[in-house]
Amino acid sequence: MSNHLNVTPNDLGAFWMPFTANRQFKKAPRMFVAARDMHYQTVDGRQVLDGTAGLWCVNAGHCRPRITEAIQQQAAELDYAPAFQMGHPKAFELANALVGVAPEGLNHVFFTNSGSESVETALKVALAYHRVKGDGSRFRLIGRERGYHGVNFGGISVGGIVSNRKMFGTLLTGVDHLPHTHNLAKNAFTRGEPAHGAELADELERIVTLHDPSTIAAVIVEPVAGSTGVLIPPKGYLQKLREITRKYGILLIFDEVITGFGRLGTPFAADYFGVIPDIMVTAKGLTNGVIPMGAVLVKSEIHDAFMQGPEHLIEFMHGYTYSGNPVASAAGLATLETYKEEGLLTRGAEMGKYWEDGLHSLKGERHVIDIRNIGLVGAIELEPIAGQPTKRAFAAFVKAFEAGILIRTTGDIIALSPPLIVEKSHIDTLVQTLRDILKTLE
Ligand code: PXG
Repeated sequence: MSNHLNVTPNDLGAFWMPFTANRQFKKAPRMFVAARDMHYQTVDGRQVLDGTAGLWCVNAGHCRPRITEAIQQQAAELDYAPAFQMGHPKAFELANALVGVAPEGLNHVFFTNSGSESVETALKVALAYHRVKGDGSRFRLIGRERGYHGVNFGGISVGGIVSNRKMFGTLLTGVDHLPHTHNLAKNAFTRGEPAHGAELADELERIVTLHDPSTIAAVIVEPVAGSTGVLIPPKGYLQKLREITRKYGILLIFDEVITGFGRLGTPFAADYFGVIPDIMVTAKGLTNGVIPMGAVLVKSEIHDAFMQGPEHLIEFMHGYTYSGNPVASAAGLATLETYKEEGLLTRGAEMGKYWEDGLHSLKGERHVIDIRNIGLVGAIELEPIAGQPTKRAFAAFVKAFEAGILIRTTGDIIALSPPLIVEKSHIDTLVQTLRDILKTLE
């Protein structure tokens, strides 16, 4: 790794940082300047073990040569091709490769540049699908409390995070929400899927009855809610959602931005739970986080419904300048090859037990009110400091960084999602460092 000790920005003011406590950060910046495999290197030359795969995206580990080389080569060969009415081979190759690893029946791919854009795309596909089928009265979208579907208007409308919604006006109309499934009283310290709560899916029946099925276009959920603190679906819950949506002709959208590409030890959460959605939203791990890219996969039935009318007309009035960008496509192809070559899309199944045992060994440490895990995801929920929510977990985050591990916190929940190349020794380090930190928390 090269030495970047002298690389320090001289003014932190201009960059308005996303989802960051800007003033706090700029008083004591935490900067990475390099990365390799499981580790980051800080501006002052320290190694930090990546317990979060960046932001849940660097599934193959950092700076993997095959991906780097693919990007370099593509940028030198064909930097950009117009995304509308023109094509280039790599986008088609990547779409085929994606369909190859995706759950059965998700056969067509629409490219975007982020999870948020994938969500907007999925919602628009759902609404337009019903309309092209002559069923345009289906305009309602159903999300879920504590759901995170990115930050654009559609996504925050179906999302269920109050702080992400309350500043932004009326949002989309015609949206309703399922209850979330988090239940510490019944399910605390569950390993894998919790036993209690499948009946919460029946709330969909209530919502459907309230609005009438003929008005509902789609239900969107994260199979495992990531951002709001790793909320694992109760046993049987997703299967029930599938049954109810099918019964009423409602599309089921899985937002697999976090759960996609091996996070649960299967290629997608749909594989893990044996529930295939009609539309699947992806991003993050698609390109190992290296180049922004998202993809929405849809069933043939949905795609084919649009392929009608005069052939010279555009079938779906949607797309981005960078949909299927050549460099992003090259990164995606190299990423999928890396996953395949190293068996990373199923590695979480091999490592999952060790991961689970390591995390649950923290039961009994101070402030810990729940530990939960699935695949290579885990969460440690802390008792909030009375009257000061988020403060305790944020202190853990800062201490962890100082101690050489990168974790994420949301509310008073510590979320962990290491790159899928994680070894047992890394898990030991993460767990031991967390144990030490938990002992010191106020
Ligand atoms: N859907 C889901 C399920 C997500 O987790 C998005 C959509 C939006 O993706 P983009 O690429 O537009 O950010 C996400 C993003 C965290 C964290 O620490 C989670 C996300 C992003 C940043 C941080 O929990 N998820």
